[in-house]
Amino acid sequence: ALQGGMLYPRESPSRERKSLDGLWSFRADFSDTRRRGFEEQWYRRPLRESGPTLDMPVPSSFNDISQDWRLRHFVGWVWYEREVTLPERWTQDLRTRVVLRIGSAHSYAIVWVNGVNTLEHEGGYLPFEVDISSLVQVGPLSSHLRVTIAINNTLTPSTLPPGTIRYMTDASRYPKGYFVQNTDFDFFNYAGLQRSVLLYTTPTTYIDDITVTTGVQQDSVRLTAQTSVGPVSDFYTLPVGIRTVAVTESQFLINGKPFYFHGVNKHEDSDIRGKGFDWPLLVKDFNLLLWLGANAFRTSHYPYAEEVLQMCDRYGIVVIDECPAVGLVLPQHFSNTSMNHHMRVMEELVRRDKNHPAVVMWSVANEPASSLESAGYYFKMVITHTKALDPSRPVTFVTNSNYAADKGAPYVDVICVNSYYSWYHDYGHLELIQLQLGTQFENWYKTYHKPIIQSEYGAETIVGFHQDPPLMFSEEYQKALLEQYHLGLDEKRGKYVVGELIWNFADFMTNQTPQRVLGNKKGIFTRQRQPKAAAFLLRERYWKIANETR
Ligand code: BDP
Repeated sequence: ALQGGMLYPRESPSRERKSLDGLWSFRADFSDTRRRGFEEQWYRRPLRESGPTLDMPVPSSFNDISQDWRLRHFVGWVWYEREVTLPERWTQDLRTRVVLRIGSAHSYAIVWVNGVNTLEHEGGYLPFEVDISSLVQVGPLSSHLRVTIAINNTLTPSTLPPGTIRYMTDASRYPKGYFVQNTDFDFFNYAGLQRSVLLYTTPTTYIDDITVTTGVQQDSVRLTAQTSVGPVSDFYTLPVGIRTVAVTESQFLINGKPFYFHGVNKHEDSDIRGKGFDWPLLVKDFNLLLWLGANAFRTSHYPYAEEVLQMCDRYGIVVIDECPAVGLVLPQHFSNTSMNHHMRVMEELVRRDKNHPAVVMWSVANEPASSLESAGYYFKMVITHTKALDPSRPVTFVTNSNYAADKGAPYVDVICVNSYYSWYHDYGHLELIQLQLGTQFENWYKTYHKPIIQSEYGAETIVGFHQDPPLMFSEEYQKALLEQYHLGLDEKRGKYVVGELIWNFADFMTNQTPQRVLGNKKGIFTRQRQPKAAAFLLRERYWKIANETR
């Protein structure tokens, strides 16, 4: 298991923070091997002395910042560097502990401080940190610091999400050594320092972790906070929310009352910044969620920035917290190596998010090939492990397998099922949705006797395309498809169907393929967060459901 906690860095009477956000020096290693930076040891001297560098904003994905298309779909090592001056009290006072914390680096990162290798981390979307006190407290005039971070965005069969590097060997069509990154998920593999980087201090004896558990009995509330490390003069303020979560054969209970998820699936995605964290975007998204009357979302298909979950706690938006296991479609994705990494990622996710009351369920994967024999053992292990890490929350994964063939479904607490009737199947035939959806629900329920969430449904829609009677890709078709789904959902709502999450909150970027027009357009909002017609339909529905269940 993991050593130590991963508390969100907060200021307090005993703790200071120093943001490293802003402009960093940046260089992508375009050499054939992508290893020139290591061969020439770019971390030994300021990066700008290694050759031409770019200004790169942090946080942001690097892909859509420059005018260079080679950088947009670059695969390999990129180098970031930032110099910073520390206050003397951080470097001279040996009772101060100085920590470097990186909100996320997708997907493999190596960190040097003043040229000294201090830390490596595998996996994007989750934070990591290192105590650098001994590097900065080295005598007088040591307040100057150079932080170098090399990040590799390559996805392999054992990363999460997995991917494959394919070498193209046909010399008549490809230059020597040509390769492409293949993936089996439907969003652009944005990379870089996409979340905040910062330095913070604690006393040398410090609060390392806090675990809050709460309970409700009749009219009284129980709160237990467990901290690691004994009596110290360290202060840390953790906002706390009190609620219970439980699952029965047919219900999802929050505070003992049946809860119906009516909300969205999201992505961290926007123009220019890609997956880069951005406050204006985040607050706009929450205003749109409130406008919609949504009460929940799923962090499809990876953990979101910590600030997002803090907003959910404050606004009372319920979260299904998903790990980056998307595109597990090949037998090799269920190997022991993959499983061990997957468990490790769940440890990091639970460690980071366990104290958020908004989080009511963990999702360990999206649309894996769960009908494969090896997937049964794999999900049994990953789900059991997650339950051991956090006995207080239900665990699921999101399936699109056949109900009878799904080897992972026996281990989940809630069945989350995706379906695209009248879109990927029987396209254009809206009249089939109700029948097919009804059959889907009945089959899953009679097999497993577990509550069901319709965790995705939707239609590709180009804003401004109009067609009546509705045709695919028009705003009218998206509306009509949603209406048919809603009729089918209403048949089972209150029985054993406990939620519906639209795919997707907003249009988002994907790989270039003939099936995608500048990305996935199943948003009810555009990528710029303007409503399509379906947003108004959904808004009416969500407020109606909210008022009924109040
Ligand atoms: C589902 C995936 C989601 C895709 C969506 C789609 O879970 O990531 O974006 O389909 O095709 O299968 O729009």
